[in-house]
Amino acid sequence: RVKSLGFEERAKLAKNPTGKKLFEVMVKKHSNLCLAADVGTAAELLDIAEKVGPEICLLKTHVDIFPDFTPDFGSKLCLIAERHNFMIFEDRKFADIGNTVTMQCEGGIFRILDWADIVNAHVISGPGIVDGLKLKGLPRGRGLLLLAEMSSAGNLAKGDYTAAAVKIAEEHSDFVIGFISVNPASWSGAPVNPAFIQATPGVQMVKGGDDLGQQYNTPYSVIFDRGSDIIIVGRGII
Ligand code: 5BU
Repeated sequence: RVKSLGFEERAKLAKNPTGKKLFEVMVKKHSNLCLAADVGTAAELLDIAEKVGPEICLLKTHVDIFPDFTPDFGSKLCLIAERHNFMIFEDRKFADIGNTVTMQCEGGIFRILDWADIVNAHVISGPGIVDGLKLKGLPRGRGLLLLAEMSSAGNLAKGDYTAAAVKIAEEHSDFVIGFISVNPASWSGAPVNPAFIQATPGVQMVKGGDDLGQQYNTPYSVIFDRGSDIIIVGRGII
């Protein structure tokens, strides 16, 4: 049923403005590509964002890997994102209790809330993590992706865990915009609400993996067999 609706229709179903905008960017740019910009420095990230910007709907960061992070990083990246019309996703994978993640998202050196349209969270700590991130995130128009599955070998996010992520998302569909998933077409139970977007890491042109447990599927397989919407690609591009 999800597949019968186009991104344009699904944009209308999205309750969260960031989720809606992401669908609209995908339609406008004919892109369902998210760049996982895992480069060594903030300077390199801004450089690659400028180069790849026209091709992507979303740029995913791991801001805590940059030795040259400065407080103006966010505003610089936001300018590039505006220029090329892509959205920014900090892959922070929050995992703590609600009260703690509220502070982690807003504060610290990185001040993620100021510049990332989207963050993600594990559901290991229960729905309070969504309430915590929503507290400051929703008034700022931000969106949240829940980790329903992971791409790495032997990970524990499957079965009941995945189903719990879907249930939590349904209960917070004003803030949760979708899932990090690997094979949403295989999920049992009722069809997932088409307002939710599926974004999938572990994508390269050839099926395989790396030496540290990452597992790759091809873009075709991820979109057409596994029912995802957005491919997240790092080393395959970089
Ligand atoms: P790669 O170079 O395409 O393997 O990078 C994948 C990116 O996606 C990398 O930034 C990971 O941190 C991220 N990722 C992942 O690979 N698998 C997951 O389950 C999640 C995130 Br969640």
